[in-house]
Amino acid sequence: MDDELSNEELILSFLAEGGEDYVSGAVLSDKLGLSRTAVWKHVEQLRRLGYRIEAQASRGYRLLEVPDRLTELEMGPLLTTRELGRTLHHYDTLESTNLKAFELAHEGGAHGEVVVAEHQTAGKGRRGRSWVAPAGHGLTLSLILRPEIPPARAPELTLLAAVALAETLADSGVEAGIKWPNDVLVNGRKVAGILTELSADVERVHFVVLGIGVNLNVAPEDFPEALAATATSVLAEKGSPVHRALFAAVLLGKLESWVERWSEQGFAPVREAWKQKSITLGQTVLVKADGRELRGVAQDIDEAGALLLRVDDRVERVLSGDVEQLRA
Ligand code: BT5
Repeated sequence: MDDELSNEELILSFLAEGGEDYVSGAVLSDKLGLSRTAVWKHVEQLRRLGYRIEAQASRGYRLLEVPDRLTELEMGPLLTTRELGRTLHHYDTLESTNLKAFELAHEGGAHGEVVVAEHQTAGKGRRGRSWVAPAGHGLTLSLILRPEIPPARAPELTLLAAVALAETLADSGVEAGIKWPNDVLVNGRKVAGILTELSADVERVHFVVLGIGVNLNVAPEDFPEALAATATSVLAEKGSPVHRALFAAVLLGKLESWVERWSEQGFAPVREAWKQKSITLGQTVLVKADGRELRGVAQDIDEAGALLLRVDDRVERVLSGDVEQLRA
């Protein structure tokens, strides 16, 4: 973080502390060790970033409104994490946060670095599909993780992320369920998706990029036609918007504690929590995987997160695929 940013952060925190009251320019320049003109320049910069700051010659500055953006300035004060999101790369527009995170990780990006975009022009889903979301109303985030695991264990992180997401949604007042492996649904409609990508050799993972897309303040009519019947948002379900930066900060907090627990205790606790939130288990489903279709009852997930599907009198173990719920 450069000096300019930290001065702006300091000004914001003094103004936030001031609340409804004005904070005088003299006090700010005193506390920051800057000239009045320098303080003014930082205030101007904050205004350009979308902060509404009132200035009165005789009284000083007052914070009227903060922008709804997921920048370091907005997220920093809300984060409770030690590592996750402490380095935050914010972009207005990216092709895909997963692509950018992958690039950064290749260049040495550390465990916990986060990429956020207000808008993606080529958001990625699994198997060449796409994630489409109106700009500035959702959360599209990618997280770099560097766990010391063999590649076969990477799918556990998708399930872990789904648990953290469902918990964060519950905290926001929306009861969501997880459809194996990576869909988070509310009342049968998709509110969030997860895309886990990795760089690895046969023995170990170099890094994992955990991509998360959540429909937060998207009005139902703002979904593209093709998603109108299958997608939903927190706004649509709850009837009121969520604070995006706070949602992202809570999510990163939950991800961090789950990742720590998983590193210490393995997949077992994640599996238990996942089962609690699952809407797939016990259902008759159609699974499409690697060009084949299997119809059966979703019985359980195993100690590696694979779906155990009872098909007639045998149990099939499905490592990846798409699940369609057939009936209750
Ligand atoms: C996923 O794939 O659900 C993974 C989505 C991951 C998106 C995040 S955003 C941040 C990060 N950067 C990226 O580039 N990607 C990740 P999958 O299970 O394959 O589902 C994709 C399908 O979900 C699409 O084919 C659509 O049918 C549907 N879909 C697309 N956008 C959606 C949305 N906003 N809400 C609900 N459903 C959507």
